[in-house]
Amino acid sequence: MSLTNREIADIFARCADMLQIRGDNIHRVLSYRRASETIRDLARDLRAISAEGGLTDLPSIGKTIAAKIDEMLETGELDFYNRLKEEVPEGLVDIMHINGVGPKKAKLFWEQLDITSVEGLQKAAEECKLADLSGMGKKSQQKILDGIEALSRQTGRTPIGDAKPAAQAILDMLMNLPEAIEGEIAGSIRRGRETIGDVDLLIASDNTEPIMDTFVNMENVARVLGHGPTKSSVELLSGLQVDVRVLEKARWGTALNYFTGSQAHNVRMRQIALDQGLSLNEHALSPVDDGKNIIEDAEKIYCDTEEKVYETLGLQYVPPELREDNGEIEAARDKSLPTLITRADIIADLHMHTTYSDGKLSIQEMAEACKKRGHQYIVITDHSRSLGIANGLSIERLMEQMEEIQQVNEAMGDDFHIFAGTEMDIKADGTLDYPDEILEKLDFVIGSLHVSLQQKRDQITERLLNAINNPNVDMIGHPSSRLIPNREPVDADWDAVINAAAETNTILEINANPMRLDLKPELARLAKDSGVLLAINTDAHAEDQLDLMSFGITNARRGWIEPKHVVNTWSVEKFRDWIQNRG
Ligand code: DGT
Ligand code: CA
Ligand code: CA
Ligand code: ZN
Repeated sequence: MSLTNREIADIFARCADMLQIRGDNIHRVLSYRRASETIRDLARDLRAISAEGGLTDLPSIGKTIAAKIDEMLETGELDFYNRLKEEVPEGLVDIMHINGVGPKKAKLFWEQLDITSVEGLQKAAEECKLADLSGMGKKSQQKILDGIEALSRQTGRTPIGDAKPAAQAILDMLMNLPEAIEGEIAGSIRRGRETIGDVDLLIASDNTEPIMDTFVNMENVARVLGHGPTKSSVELLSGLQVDVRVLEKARWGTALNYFTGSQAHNVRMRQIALDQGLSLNEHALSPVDDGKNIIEDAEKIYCDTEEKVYETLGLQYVPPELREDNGEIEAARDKSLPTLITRADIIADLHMHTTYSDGKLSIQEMAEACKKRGHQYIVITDHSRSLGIANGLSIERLMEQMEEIQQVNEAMGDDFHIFAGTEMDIKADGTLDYPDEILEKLDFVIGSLHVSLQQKRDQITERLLNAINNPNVDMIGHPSSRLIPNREPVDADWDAVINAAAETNTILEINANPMRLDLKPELARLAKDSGVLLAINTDAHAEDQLDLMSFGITNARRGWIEPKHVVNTWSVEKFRDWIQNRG
């Protein structure tokens, strides 16, 4: 029986949890957790990579993990995992993920009360058996009951498109208080992850009480999970959990760095500090002796900015989007971090819809909305004829639209240009939705997958390659066609797609809509490294969606993308020259 990438990733994640409950070294725990994440994000089948002997070339996969992958590919099982299960009951993994539990308490309940399932834990809490355990009490027992209830209502992680505006609104409200000196969203939102477990807010202040009181009394709070001077947590009506931490400004840098994470980045940072005789935590850098114990009377180094933390450790400042221990520590040491793309570098948008298909605005309204946002040129790309549900354009209507674009161009003046394009369907049989003689008339052609997304890898790959290899197709839109959080990406041979895009000079899109973020960062980084051109576009169907560009920028930054890799940083002259001459 053969295991899929996903199943292997799940087994490693459970191994990490069980090792953590057992109390193993954090490095060992993280090696399994990071291997799990690498495999989950992988574009290719592990079986193929293993056959080429390439497993240990993957990030976070060493010889030990590679051997375990091979074992699972060959036998469908992992002896290490089976033996761990004999030692650590599997139900403890579910218990440790309850809000307010964690690995240490899971172990405590197991050892003291022989609890090995969520049901067992709930029963014990209801019978008031947890309150007497060391480090527990009535309050923490109730918190666990609340956590179990939350678990049953839980729908998983929240897309960043929902979590970030919610977090920003709360932060803005708290920053309006006179006591608040500085504030920032930390955690996975600051790093720009596509989904968010909980929101982490950080505020600098010398007077925490008014801030915490305001926070727990917000209108949209469903329940207060904690209310203290330095940390408070609430669950919003939406189900989203928000943690707020308040601290004095003098420690802002170390605190922001710690609570931004990722955990893996923090572990590396602490090791670098230790190598320099310093212990790094959220409060300060403290000198340690040879036994790595903090020297009590030695002077601590306080950092009021994150820049100072990195500088003290001899590192280049690492942008939050790179803090995943994916090579950024090494690059920061060598002072060779990329100069990541910013919103200010983008002066065009190459993918948007109007009332001709399923958009809300006319061509002229769209152009004006884009000009208002600082763009110098755009491409109008409505849906093609076979996409009936999106009101796709017949050839006649496409020709009409080209004429209207001409007219609007005259009305818009010299400092703005509208190119005529299409978002053409790559049909289920791999053929394209308009004939070449029509495509030749357009300035810019996007090929996208919208139908038959469940096809097997060979078919999907062939469809993408058909589009890429057509010289009239300039860009592939939202290449994996995933929808966050529910629709899986198509199964394609991404190496083949990226190589073909590089060879034919075809752009791969980074779709900025937070439901898409497609290409995802790992693939964008691979594409960039293979010399593929990228474009970050909103795919807007309405005016407010033009503001989703920032999510695409964040996603690109997570893929180490620089302005030079992105077409819509080019001047209109360079762009026009490229579409006319790319051949
Ligand atoms: P999330 O909430 O699952 O989307 O991901 P994060 O990264 O926001 O994680 P969260 O909310 O548990 O913690 C926020 C940050 O605090 C995290 O990125 C790093 C830091 N942190 C939390 N717990 C630990 C820990 O046990 N060890 C270390 N090194 N850092 C931690
Ligand atoms: Ca978080
Ligand atoms: Ca948190
Ligand atoms: Zn589309």
